[in-house]
Amino acid sequence: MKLPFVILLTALFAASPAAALDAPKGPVMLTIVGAVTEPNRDGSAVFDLAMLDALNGRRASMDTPWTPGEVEFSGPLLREVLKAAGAEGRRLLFRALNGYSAEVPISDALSLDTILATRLDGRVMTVRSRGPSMLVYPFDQDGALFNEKYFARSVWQIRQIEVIR
Ligand SMILES: Nc1nc2c(c(=O)[nH]1)N[C@H]1C(S)=C(S)[C@@H](COP(=O)(O)O)O[C@H]1N2
Ligand SMILES: [Mo]
Repeated sequence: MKLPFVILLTALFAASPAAALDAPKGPVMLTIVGAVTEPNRDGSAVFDLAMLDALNGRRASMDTPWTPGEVEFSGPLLREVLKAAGAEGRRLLFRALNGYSAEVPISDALSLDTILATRLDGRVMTVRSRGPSMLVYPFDQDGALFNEKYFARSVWQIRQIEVIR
């Protein structure tokens, strides 16, 4: 009688609302495609602002090459977004609204406090202000990140992240 019990437990966990990614109630501002185990729409993981706000995040003030003086970015940690989507891969391909794309190793999410910034100086980032989200490296924590390698990965106007195994 062991196998049916295991199947029952598996079914219970699969049906548990806590394990699944909620459906967005507001406009979708981020889509994670590819290797995700918690899809909530057509095999992808989609997020609205409230869903991103609910994740563990970070707020940090820093200088960037793109902003005048110090600005404050805030948003969920990239690793928390990937966890919510059940991302299982080694590489991330960020695609922006303007056609720009950049590949980011998943280690940048796991070993750095990279955030998917949704707010700049407390205001929701619109497409005009590099939103709806931007990958922000912790330039305030480590000055060694302040170079072209990480600037090129600092994708703004993010449309989609593809998780590649
Ligand atoms: N959406 C988007 N993000 C982007 C880019 C872009 O063109 N579009 N350029 C990248 C590159 S290559 C660099 S070096 C930095 C700075 O770009 P800039 O010199 O054009 O300001 O932003 C990065 N993020
Ligand atoms: Mo660049």
